[in-house]
Amino acid sequence: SKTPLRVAVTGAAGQIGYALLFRIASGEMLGKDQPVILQLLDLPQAQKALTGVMMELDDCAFPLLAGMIATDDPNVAFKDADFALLVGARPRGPGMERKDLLTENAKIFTVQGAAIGQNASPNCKILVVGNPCNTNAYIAMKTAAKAGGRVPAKNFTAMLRLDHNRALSQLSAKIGRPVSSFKTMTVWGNHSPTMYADYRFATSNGDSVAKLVNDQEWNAKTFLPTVGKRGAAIIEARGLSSAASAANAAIDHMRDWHLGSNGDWVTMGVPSDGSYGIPEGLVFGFPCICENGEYTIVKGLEIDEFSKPYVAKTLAELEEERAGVADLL
Ligand code: NAX
Repeated sequence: SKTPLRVAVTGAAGQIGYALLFRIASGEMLGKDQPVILQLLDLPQAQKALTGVMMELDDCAFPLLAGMIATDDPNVAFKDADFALLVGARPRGPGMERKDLLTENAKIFTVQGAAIGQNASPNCKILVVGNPCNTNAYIAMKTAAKAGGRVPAKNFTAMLRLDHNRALSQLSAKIGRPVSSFKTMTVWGNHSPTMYADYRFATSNGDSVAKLVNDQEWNAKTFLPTVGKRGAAIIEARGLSSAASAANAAIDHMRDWHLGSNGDWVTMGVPSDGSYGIPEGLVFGFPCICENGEYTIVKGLEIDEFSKPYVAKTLAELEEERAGVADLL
């Protein structure tokens, strides 16, 4: 049987962690024949709750769960990790400005980036879920490089897959076709309400989705705001932020990166290689194709007049976030 792969998960005692760990351990992320070892990181005050989660993981008797550890030390959590899901982050508290959130989280991700650079497997694939996830991934990438550079910059990614999946579900409802009929959807930019969900290239059973919808007013006034503000709508309805759908998107992101996207596009926040005029290194949502454990940004798509202002807006927000943490890096 296969050698177990080490999966580090931060914020493991949180609500996304609770929706995520059981699915990783059951083989939904890395394959039904791939044993895993879970390396769980959370704050000292969350260790007791984490013990409870581990008791439940034990009680599932998952055949693929080859081991697990809990720790509050990032150097232990990321030791030889093949995958790292950075979920834990400082939530926005009352009276906290966006800028405070950015700097509070920047501190977490400089520490964790350095720990990854020094301890993780050189092939470690990293997904940042904790918000602001694009900029947190950028910070981790920069500090990992400074701390020893074991892990290549391109392996630091951020989660845009929830936005991608939300867009698919809205389009499915609009045109009355199952989500499984869709291909080549994408979302550009930041995981925030400025993201630009773009169905111009999408198909459903081979038909152009743009032609099936044929309603630019719906696109601008209904579709984009609905997808962009979906997180807030979930909080309003549930009283808690998205957790199961976020965990599901994290599984989708890592599974496709590891096992391939079969030629379809998936949206990943990845360090820009300069494509589409996005400054190099900025972690930006792009259409990607995954094959042999690597992602490639889909090149050469037209950014038309309708799309340009949306791409510009989400890019400006990310550049502002980057400027806000520049003195920490
Ligand atoms: P919870 O507050 O339920 O859990 C967070 C966990 O992280 C807690 O157990 C906490 O103790 C831990 N933690 C905090 N700082 C840590 C640190 N420095 N090291 C290790 N663990 C730490 O939040 P949850 O609902 O699970 O959400 C986690 C993050 O995901 C938040 O930042 C949230 O904004 C973000 N989200 C990102 C999404 C995306 O699409 N990228 C969507 C869902 C979600 O909102």
